[in-house]
Amino acid sequence: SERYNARETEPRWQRQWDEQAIFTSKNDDKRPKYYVLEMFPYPSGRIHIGHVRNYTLGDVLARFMRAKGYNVLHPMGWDAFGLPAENAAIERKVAPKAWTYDNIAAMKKQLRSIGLSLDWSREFATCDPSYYKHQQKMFLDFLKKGLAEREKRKVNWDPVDMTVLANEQVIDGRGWRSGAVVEQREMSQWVFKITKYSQELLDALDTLDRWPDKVRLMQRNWIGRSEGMLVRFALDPATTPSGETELKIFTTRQDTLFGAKFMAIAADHPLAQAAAANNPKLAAFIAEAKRIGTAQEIIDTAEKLGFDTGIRAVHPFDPNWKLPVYVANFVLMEYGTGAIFGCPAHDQRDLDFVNKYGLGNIPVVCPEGQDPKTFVITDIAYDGDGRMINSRFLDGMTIGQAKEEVAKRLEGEIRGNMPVGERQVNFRLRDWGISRQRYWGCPIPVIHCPTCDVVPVPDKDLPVVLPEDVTFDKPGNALDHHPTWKHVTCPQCGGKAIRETDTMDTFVDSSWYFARFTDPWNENAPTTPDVANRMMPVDQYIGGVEHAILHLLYSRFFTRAMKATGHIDMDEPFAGMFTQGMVVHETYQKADGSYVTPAEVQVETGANDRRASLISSGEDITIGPIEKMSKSKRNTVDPDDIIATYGADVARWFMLSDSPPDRDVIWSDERVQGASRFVQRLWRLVNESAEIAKAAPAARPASFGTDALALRKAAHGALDKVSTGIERLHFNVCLAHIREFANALAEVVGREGQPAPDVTPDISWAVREAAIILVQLFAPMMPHLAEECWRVLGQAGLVSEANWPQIERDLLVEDTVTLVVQVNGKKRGEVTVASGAQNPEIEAAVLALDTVKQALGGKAVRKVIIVPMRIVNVVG
Ligand code: ANZ
Ligand code: ZN
Repeated sequence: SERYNARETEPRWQRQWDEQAIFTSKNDDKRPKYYVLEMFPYPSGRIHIGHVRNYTLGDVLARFMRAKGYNVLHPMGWDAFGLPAENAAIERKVAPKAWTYDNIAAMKKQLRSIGLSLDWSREFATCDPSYYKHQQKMFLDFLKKGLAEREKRKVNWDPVDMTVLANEQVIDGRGWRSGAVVEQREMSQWVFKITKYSQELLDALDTLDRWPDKVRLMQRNWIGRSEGMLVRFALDPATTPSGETELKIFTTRQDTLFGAKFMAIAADHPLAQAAAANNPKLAAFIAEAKRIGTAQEIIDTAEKLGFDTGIRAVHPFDPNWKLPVYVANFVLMEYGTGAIFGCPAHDQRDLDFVNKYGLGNIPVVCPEGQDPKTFVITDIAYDGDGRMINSRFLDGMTIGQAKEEVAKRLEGEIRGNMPVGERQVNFRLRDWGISRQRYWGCPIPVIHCPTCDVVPVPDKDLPVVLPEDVTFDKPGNALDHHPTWKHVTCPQCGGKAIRETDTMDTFVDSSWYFARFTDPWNENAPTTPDVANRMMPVDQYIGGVEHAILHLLYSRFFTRAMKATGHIDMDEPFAGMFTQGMVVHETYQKADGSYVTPAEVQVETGANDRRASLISSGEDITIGPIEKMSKSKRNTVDPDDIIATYGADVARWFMLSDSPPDRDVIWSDERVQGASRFVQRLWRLVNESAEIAKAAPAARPASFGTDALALRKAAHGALDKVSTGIERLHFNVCLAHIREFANALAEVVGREGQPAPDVTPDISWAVREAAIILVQLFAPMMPHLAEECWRVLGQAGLVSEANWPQIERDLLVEDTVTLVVQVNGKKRGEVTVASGAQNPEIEAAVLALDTVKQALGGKAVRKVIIVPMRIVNVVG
């Protein structure tokens, strides 16, 4: 047979699948549904190799489940709003819309060349007005339900360009275009009330048993539930600005109250403002702290700095004990109450702080087995278990007992009609700020009227469509600069009003697209609830771990909010979640440190080393570490090149073969060539098998000889293992089983150039069966080759539409155990039995052995002693 030519076959099969529309799924299909979804791509312009891996993983599962008889939903769309389109507009003077849709067209062509079993009839882009119209409707629904609200939030403000910046536009604290030092400004922003669901989002993680543990843990930490207390500290009036009487703090360690050394408040805490009123030095400290901001990473890394306000707080258990109140850069206004009491002995940040300012520390928890008299803290805080010391009425208690005792006492102590302390549960999770001061996003459908305040855009006026005649010659939001777009009449009073020019965070777009795929044709509503309820949840979602927190959490919130507003009737959108690894590659550097691409480099593998040189000049190249493929390191490979050279099937096979799908895979040209050789090998093997199969009797032979039986066992064994392997997404293991099975078939079929084996009817029948099973097993991974082979084997229709082969269970070789056989304590041989074999069965097998009969010499058996899994002793 001729060489397999992927360049010819692949486009041909892709056309045929298309023409027959075999991958479109119908909503009235009565078979059980299976929804496979890979995270939809951002239309950056080109598919990268990570996409190929992501979509191949999903495609194997989709094709397999289709063969198993499911109504498979496997759609594709585009996460199409975002900043890069605006940057392209600025840099290349192309309109964001044109840029985006051109990219979509180019990437769609690339995706098609991979041979994915996608239902393109459901395709949409999130920038289609027919999509974002429904998003605007849901925003208004959420608003009515109190799930969307306005709130003052800090934003990055560029004082030179006079505009708000996205986080990625702030580089080292400066505006990306102006270079000006960026300030934090408070502005009214729209938020989604995700915190209403904090506890629920946390609890439901326990039900997501088909999610990776690490993803659930990341979500748990992000939600960040802590149990603690609010405690009201009285302020010493002599030291305190008028109007201020107390300081409320949040603590999770009320047990350590007797170890308190100071109080600290955030720079933007109202008490700090009050104290700074006649203290210029403090005012300067606060201004500087605010300028730097209090992002978590700054707090974690920056030096702990504070400024004594002069205010003194009174210890809740001792009116004579006064604590200094500092403004400190490590206290966040957004968490708890924006104020803490510091216990340096048991909190590292507090210890660093007191060591800097010479405030000392008092240990109040002593580890078990330590002598309290010699237990001191110097540089390392102790946050472990132990017994209370130096704590008056708490001494001797465990931490838990002390927490309880303090809680009871503070709850019982009343000051000004209110208890001094109350128990509180706090979450780290903040409400989701969705306002973005950007053009290329979904417009927020409200109008600001000087008389009526915020007025929702009436349903009949949806969608609020983005204007296309925008310019990017000025910094900031092009919507805001548009001469007419924002000027409207108020829908309520008919007066002059202004449209909201903020657009939604693009995470909103991706928080419900999976539900829209269930009925993207519905023009009147975001979903058709009974269809969405039938097709959702997504049975298997696949994507990068970089989305493990925000995208998945927002989608989980959105599904609940859609339930509250009647668009779907479930809580969790993704029943199964899988996070795939990255595609990584060596890096190559010239002597001057500049990076060169793999295509420009020739690598020679010696006995003990690998050396690289530049193909064009022969100059030496340093082989650098293996890293994630990135433009800056130039260690990328272009999927188009790979497909043009080797074909999509080879690229797919390589992606699946080398490592488990959740681990990184190292791109290697040698391995890709190996995959390419395997394709040719399978092609020859199937052609040779087809020759032998021609002689096969139509009817199944009544009995099979040893060789035929062995081949049948290999075929059904592989079928069994590959089926369960695909279900578990252990694709690399499946591929190993397929290779092993191909070898078994090749043994029987013989090699090219060798005389044809002696073919009996049972052999030719078994070869045909095996070849058909083999082709079906690799069809999900290499669908084009499989279609071509399917034809060679004379099978009707498309393998992409064939039912998964039936396993004959009695051909599955059982697991066995081998036991040592002794007669009167002396070894006389071994016996192999099925691993589940019962004692009478084992006894019979042992007594049937010739060696045992000989050793007994005709004597009667008195007893058989079986040591499970190990020894059988026959006593004669
Ligand atoms: C006293 C104390 C003693 C604390 C001790 C810890 C250890 P989680 O678990 O994250 O909720 N804290 C409270 N509000 C804060 C804010 N706005 N900015 C920075 N830190 C804040 O952490 C709760 C603890 O973080 C609280 O318990 C408080 O310090 C601090 F040995 O109170 B603790
Ligand atoms: Zn009005």
